[in-house]
Parts: sequence; structure tokens; C-alpha cells
Amino acid sequence: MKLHPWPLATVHITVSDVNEYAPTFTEPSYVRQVDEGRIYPEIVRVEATDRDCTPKFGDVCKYEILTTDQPFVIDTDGVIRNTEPLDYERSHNHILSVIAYDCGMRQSFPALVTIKVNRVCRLGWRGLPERVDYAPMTGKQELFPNANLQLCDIPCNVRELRARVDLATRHIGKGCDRDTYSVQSQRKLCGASPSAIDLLPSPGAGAEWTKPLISDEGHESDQMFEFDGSSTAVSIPNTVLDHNLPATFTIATWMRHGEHNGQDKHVKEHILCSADDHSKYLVVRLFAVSCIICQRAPIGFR
Ligand SMILES: [Ca+2]
Repeated sequence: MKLHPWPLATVHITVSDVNEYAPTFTEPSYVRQVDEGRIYPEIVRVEATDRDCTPKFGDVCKYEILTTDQPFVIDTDGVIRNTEPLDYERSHNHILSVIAYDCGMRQSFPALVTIKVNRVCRLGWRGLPERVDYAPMTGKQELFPNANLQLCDIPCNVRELRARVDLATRHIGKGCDRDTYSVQSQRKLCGASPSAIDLLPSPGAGAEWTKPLISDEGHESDQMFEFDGSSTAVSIPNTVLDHNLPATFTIATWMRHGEHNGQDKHVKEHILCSADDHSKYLVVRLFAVSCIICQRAPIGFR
């Protein structure tokens, strides 16, 4: 019998897997081009691999876009899509930093994804701001200095161009949202010129010409004057308003038009007229709460 020089023993060794490698992208950077104004289900698919062997540490489980405030998302397959139509005017290209995680949540170095936005010509106006601010007393202001009508190289012989601008208010009462203010407040809010002249002031010292008019005596905010539309008028003294009006002036007025049963619809109605006799007449139909004239005043918002 042959004996071993030493006794045999069985040793069990358990090898624990460790997350040795981080995922790496198959390409260090990605560049794609897209057209503006579209939603793409897939713009680019990025891919990362991992050298670890086990699914836990070797499979890529997640991708993430590190760049914030960008209209893109990435799914677990690395597919990047946009969440809203892209706008060339807003950004010509978007650069995203993307990382991958293995299933042990070890993350890769970032890869750069550049998405270039192609400009798509669309017929219509461009350069129109959604909002125009005007500061009172700042004079004339161009509303749309950058307005540009895009014709996209389509042959077009422009004979006439018309543009219509509507001003609207979101005020609950619609219409003029200044109606609830007094005339004095309106002047301040609307930036009336300091040279504005109140043509229909409340009767008083220095304002006797409105005394003959029927008025509501100012029961509600400002005083209202009534004109019958045919015989009632007031003459503005030359000392109040120079009757030699300049070529340019602005009239601001507020009125409510009453019913005229049986009246000829072709009868002209005047707010201000320059008569050929010795005086100028202010003829406001029916009710007028105020009438202000601004000489050489710029046209403002009202
Ligand atoms: Ca790994």
C-alpha cells in the first residue's frame, strides 16, 4: 500500500462577482439632423456595452440625458425622441450629454449627442412677437420691426400687401378695460400727453361752456353730458383750444349711442367739427363721458 506523503483535503472557493467595468458607448458622439416643426418617434439610438459577464453587472439597464431643459427623452433602449416640435429660430442645434447605467447602476462616461435642426420654409409671417409692450409717454413705437413675410422662393408678384392688426384685451369686461377708471386715471394709465385738453370738463370756474349741457351731474364716476344729435353742441373757447388745429392730433373719447327712431341713417355725426363761421363746434352725439384732444401727441395705445 502506497501512502500519500500528506493527507488530501477538499477546498471550496466561491468567487464573488464584482462590478468591474463601467458601460461604454459604442460611439463617443452622435450627430443627427432633423427638420423643425416635427415630432420624431426616434431621432437617434445610442448604445453602450459593458465588459462584465453577469447580467447584473454586464447588462445596460438605463440611459439618462444629463442636459436639463431640453425637449428630449431617452428610453431604456437608448432611443432619443423629441417631446415637442423643434424650432430653428429658437435653437439651431441641441447638444445632449447622455450616460448609460449597467444593472448595478454603475454609470458610464457621458457621450455627446448633437441634434441639428434644419430650417423648413413655411409660408407666412415670421418675426411677429406675441406681445408688444408700450411704455406711456415714450412716443411712437414700431409694432413689428422684424416682421418678415416668407414666400419660400415661390414665384409671387406682389401687387398689394395688406396687414390687419387687432388689439384685444383679456379684461373680464372685454372692450376697453379702462372704462372702469376715472378720466383722470385713464389719462395717467394711457399715457396721455401733458398737453392734453379736456374738452368737456365739469362746469365750473374756467369751464363754463359745458354748463348749458344736460348732464348726469356725475352720479357715477365721471360726469356725462347728453347731446341730442341735432341741435346740441358746445363751442370750445379759443383760449382753451387753439382753433388753428395742427395737421396731427389725437382725440380720445368715450360715448354711448342712444336710439334714434326714425332717424335718417345717412345723417352725419360729428365729434369735432371746424365750422365756417366764427367758432368751432364740438358736437357729440348723445352721451359723452369725456372728450380729450392732444395736439401733436403721438398715437398711443388706448
Ligand atoms: Ca459593469
